[in-house]
Amino acid sequence: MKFGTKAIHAGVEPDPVTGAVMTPIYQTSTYAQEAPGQHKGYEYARTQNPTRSVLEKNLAALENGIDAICFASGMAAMDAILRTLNPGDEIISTNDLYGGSYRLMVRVYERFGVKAHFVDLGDQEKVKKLISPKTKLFWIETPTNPMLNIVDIKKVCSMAKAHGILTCVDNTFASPYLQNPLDLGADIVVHSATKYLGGHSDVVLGAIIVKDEKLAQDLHFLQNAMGAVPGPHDCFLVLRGIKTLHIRVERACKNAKKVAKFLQAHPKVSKVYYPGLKDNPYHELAKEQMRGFGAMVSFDLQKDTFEDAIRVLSNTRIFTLAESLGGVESLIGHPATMTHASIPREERLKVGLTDSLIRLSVGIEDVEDLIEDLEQALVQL
Ligand code: P1T
Repeated sequence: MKFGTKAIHAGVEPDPVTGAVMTPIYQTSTYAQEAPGQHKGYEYARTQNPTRSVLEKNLAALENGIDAICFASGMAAMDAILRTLNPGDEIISTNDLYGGSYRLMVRVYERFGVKAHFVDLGDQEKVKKLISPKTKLFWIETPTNPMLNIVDIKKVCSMAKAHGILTCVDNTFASPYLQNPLDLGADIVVHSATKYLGGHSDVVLGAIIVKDEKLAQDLHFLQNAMGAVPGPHDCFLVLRGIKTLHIRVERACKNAKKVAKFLQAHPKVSKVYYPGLKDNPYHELAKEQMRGFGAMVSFDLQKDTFEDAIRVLSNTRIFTLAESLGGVESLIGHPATMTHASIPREERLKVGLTDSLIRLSVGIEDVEDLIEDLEQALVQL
């Protein structure tokens, strides 16, 4: 089955009782049992919920995995993965990544004796030096948030495999429509479904997809034991969002490429970060491992000042100043004070995340209007 057909149909059957074509929202906390221990496979809604099960089947199909495990947010999903580690274990992670992911590893897990190293995963020599018997997990985010660097999934996963280390790819920025990390050798894929999967900025949800039965069991155990499960209505919203994932992402990518080209030619812009641009250092790698270049674009201003960035951010009319991404509407953000404020400034500057860096989540509006909006904001500098 091809992607669009899977997005709409995988795991989804008409309701056996009523024939309802759309998956019902099973808004229940518990299920009647005929006798103690005799039930229809559903005991308690933290453990199993039919709406959630359909979403999990659908997501497993989209990522070519065997199972998916859903959580109340992307961070809760990441938390579950990190809970498979033990005190003394170490993580090697992308050095450019979502501020919240950095915060969870450094501010929470370090207290429990799990240490994370942040490094350019493209620098094999540096990575090799960090690998030790303590290394248990590679945390790969690609494209990275917010610099849009691309990590070679195949290369990193084969290096990890040679050392018996587990690999996890945060596939949020690409979405399964553009990239399937399990096919490239990763063990685990994680998503903030809040973004492209949901697609309408109306739900917060996280998902893990795996291809190994034992890992799936361990993560389902943690899902139930920890209890950070998504509600059935949220599962329904993500399921509905996924039905148009392919056409939304297709259009958003087209728009993003035009926006990136416009910014690249603009005299007030010094640098554009978008893997779809031919002169981007990751262009060829992105072409190899992705089926499109995504719809996130970051850029820096000629005058690299906080004041100029604030002026642009305050003057767009269609691009809404907000955190998050992946919705139908275009958003503009300032990583230094918003999504990446939890990363120390000196760490941010090391990866090029300056005080004037601006991040766009390009939506599916008419691209002429988006470009006109950016032009009128930039002209005010
Ligand atoms: O927000 P939540 O659903 O908990 O997902 C966290 C998360 C995980 N991974 C990546 C790559 C992310 O970008 C995020 C959330 N990011 C934003 C809110 C943002 O604006 O970048």
